[in-house]
Amino acid sequence: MAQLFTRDTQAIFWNNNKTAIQRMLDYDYTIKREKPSVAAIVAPTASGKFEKFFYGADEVMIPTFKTTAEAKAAQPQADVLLNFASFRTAYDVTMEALEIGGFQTIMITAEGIPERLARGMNQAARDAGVVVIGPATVGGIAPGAFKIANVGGTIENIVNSKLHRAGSCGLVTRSGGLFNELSNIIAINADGIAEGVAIGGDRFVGSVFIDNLLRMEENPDVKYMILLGEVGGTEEYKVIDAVKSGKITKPIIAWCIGTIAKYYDSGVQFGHAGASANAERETAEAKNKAMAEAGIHVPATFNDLPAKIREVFESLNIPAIPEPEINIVPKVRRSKQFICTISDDRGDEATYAGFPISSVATPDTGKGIGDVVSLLWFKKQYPKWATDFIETVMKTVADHGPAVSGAHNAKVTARAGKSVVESLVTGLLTIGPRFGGAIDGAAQYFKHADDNNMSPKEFLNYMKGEGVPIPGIGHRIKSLKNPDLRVKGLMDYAAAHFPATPLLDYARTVEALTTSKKENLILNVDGTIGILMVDMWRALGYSEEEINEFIASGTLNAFFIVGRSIGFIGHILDEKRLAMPMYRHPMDDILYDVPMAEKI
Ligand code: Q5B
Repeated sequence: MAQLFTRDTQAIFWNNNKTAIQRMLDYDYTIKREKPSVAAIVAPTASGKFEKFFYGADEVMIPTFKTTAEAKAAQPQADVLLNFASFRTAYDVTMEALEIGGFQTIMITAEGIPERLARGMNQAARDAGVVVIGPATVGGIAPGAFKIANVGGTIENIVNSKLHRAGSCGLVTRSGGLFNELSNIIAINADGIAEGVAIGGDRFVGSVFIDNLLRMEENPDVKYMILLGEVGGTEEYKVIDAVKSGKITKPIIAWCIGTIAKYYDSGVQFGHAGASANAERETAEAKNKAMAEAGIHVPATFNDLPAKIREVFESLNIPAIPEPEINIVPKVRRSKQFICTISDDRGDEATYAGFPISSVATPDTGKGIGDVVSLLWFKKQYPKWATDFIETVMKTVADHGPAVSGAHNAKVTARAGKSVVESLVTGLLTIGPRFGGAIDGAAQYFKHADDNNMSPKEFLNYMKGEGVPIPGIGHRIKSLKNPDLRVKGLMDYAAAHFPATPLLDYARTVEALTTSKKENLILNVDGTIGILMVDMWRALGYSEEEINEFIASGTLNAFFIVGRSIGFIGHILDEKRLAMPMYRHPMDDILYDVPMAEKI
């Protein structure tokens, strides 16, 4: 792997760190990336399914997941994990990601992971061929391609430091703060950086100087390298060995921070956990000397570093890099209140899930209401057998006479002089667990029973325990002797067109048991619809989780609501046409049992 990141690199961001993620997307917008660099967010406690972020003046939705495994399954192309977990969790998050696999790079920001754990974690990553950046780091950047979280600071600073496009320096530092400082110095004295990594300040970090410099040696965009080390540790000696053995041939400019330590009587611990010399060769002084002796360009002091960079850069005669056009992130942005993912009315012609209305509305398109439902409710183009089934359902439930709860209510309301919409609403409000609205419940309970391999008897006992009549079973007037021909019609359609009907087959074994107790406890129209919809979705390739979501959100009852609205409106118009007077229920049809109220 010569390049750590490309313009196609996408990350999974562990922890919903909105500011850092927004900075990544602002960077993406600035450099005109084609797709956002964050593909998913792992937020174990989040209740939503996505987070909104600005992309320029617009907004994009990044999906959120409760676990890394779910995020990776949904976004398998995302091969960078940005582990922003706390120092208490960061180890577990990294180890789990290594177990899941598919990550090329894991960046760990937490500082202070116990050293024993950090060593094990770093070794496990190394064994798995995964590059770890950190712990205790701001990360890294491939300018013009991919930037980790907060590295480079504000977008203004990034552009000023020429981090918006690739230069020719490979930069490796320990410190994140000095990484930004160096980026700026390199932009002023040379042409910016091609790739940069802050390896992290803890004593035990994943990828060390030599790992990054060897990769940069292979990267043709990197023409020379800068190493900013610090007092403590011996990692710089590995670089010296690589230079001496000819493994690294590109020019290196290097400086070890901490030369001030010699002016103190005792050893000095600098800010980072690893920044303390335990032996003479770990001092900044000794390391700077050894690097200079190996032919590395070492300035006399840190203050001389900019001049050294200019000198080496100019000696390489690198052609000037053309400045690319960039987007300017707007200063004022307004978050949108509503989101619409099903239709769009902004163009000349409104679209249903991307299809212009005319492409589904006119008869010559061959599309029906089932196609419109599949586009607007499910954002998918269902095959004809499925759209025809949806239409069959809606046509089947359009009406069942004036006596049913909803039609009765609609008629009474219309006769009270109310409008079509008011009368319709009163009818619709009767749809529920007993009347017409048992479809979701039937799908939910029968699916649960089948998923858990319950025998019909076990299912009946289970429902007794739940204390509810089995949704989808029973009818006021239909029975074995007076079968519901609508149910037969739906079952016949499924037998002829569905690839398989496993849940219906199971439901019929339950029906055999319930009708043996009472002959009106048939699988009713609600139950048949709910169960066959599950069979349809399974055949269409939906996951069990997606089907459960449809059920939980009330999607199935919606088929009855739409279909029966046709009938209710018919009854309302009928009342109006007949100019029927206000309805009053006959008193002889009411049992009056009104005792005198007691005094309290
Ligand atoms: N028992 C539908 O009840 C109805 C049982 C049961 C176990 C059951 C009842 C029920 C579930 C809800 C459901 C959709 C209220 C129906 C529709 C659209 C429609 C309407 C139309 C249209 C009917 C008598 C005995 C009792 C009960 C037992 C009853 N149901 N046991 N599971 N599901 N079903 N709704 O006949 O021992 O005597 O105490 O709630 O699926 O709405 O055309 O009218 O298109 O408009 O009045 O088709 O089944 O019986 O409630 O007096 O109970 O049977 O425990 O036992 P019934 P109930 P016990 S389709």
